Amino acid sequence: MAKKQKTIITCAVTGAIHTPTMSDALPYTYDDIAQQALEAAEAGASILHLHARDNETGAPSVAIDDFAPFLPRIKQATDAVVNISTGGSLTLSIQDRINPAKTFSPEMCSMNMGSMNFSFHPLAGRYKDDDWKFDWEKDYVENSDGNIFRNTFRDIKEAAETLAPHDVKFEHECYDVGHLYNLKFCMDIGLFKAPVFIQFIFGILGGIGPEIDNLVFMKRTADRLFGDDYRWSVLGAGGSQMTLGTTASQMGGNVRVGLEDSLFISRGKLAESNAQQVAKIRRIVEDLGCEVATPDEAREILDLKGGDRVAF
Ligand code: KMH
Ligand code: ZN
Repeated sequence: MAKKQKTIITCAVTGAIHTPTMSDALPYTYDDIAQQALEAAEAGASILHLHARDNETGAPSVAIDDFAPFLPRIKQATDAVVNISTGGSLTLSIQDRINPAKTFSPEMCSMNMGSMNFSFHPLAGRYKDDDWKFDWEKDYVENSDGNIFRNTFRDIKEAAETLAPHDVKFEHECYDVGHLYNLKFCMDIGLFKAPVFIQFIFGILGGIGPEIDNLVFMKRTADRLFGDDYRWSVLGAGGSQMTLGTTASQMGGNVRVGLEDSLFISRGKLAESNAQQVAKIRRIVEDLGCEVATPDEAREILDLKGGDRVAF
């Protein structure tokens, strides 16, 4: 493993799991996504992981027209690295999901390293029929128990080859230990070059659970598979966001927070904003003796192409 550098904080601003009913703080309009992204950068996030949503209903979207209103505003107002999701909405094809990254050529985009059950249907039980703000939400959440979150080897190859001319760095999202072996295989056949950036993900229903033992196991496996050829970060979903992020930063890793992955700031208390979560993890990281990376330091650590080479 490479020696510890400064800690990169990624903020995943809105995602495609949570719905507007679940928190008033979840941004879904173009204005709110832009504003919360900028505040998160101001609070210390050097990478902004972005999804789009329908401006009126908050439904997850991969439409170019739903990214275009906020990407340039973010670029003009911050030098934080923009990372565009290729996970998009759970049910779409790989072609649809990579289209925003193909169009806007960001410095980074996500790459889910396998296919899996990926469900958040238990969240539906927290709301009564009258609670839902928008028509689409209840079905969307309930039906996630029937979804396959898909990235076959063929999908991954297609995404990697389509995006190769864009010199985009992937956030390799690994939800279980097998995904690390998938990544190793893909590197061996030349799809991704070192150093790869791995997001270890814990606590998604369908993936590995949010125990510290699992974090240690994932890291040990990655050390064995990739040696010095990887950088890593941790995303703990829901209640594990801050605890696993803190542990990761003490183990030499980087941290992802944001309302995409958890709506909470502490046990049972909804976060007021993405920036509030960024400020909290920043405070913890710094109190425990680590330094937080600036966007340019994150670019150097991850070997990114630079903010002047994007298409928005
Ligand atoms: N919300 C994360 C657990 C993607 O954007 O490609 C999954 C995610 C997927 O970030
Ligand atoms: Zn995402």
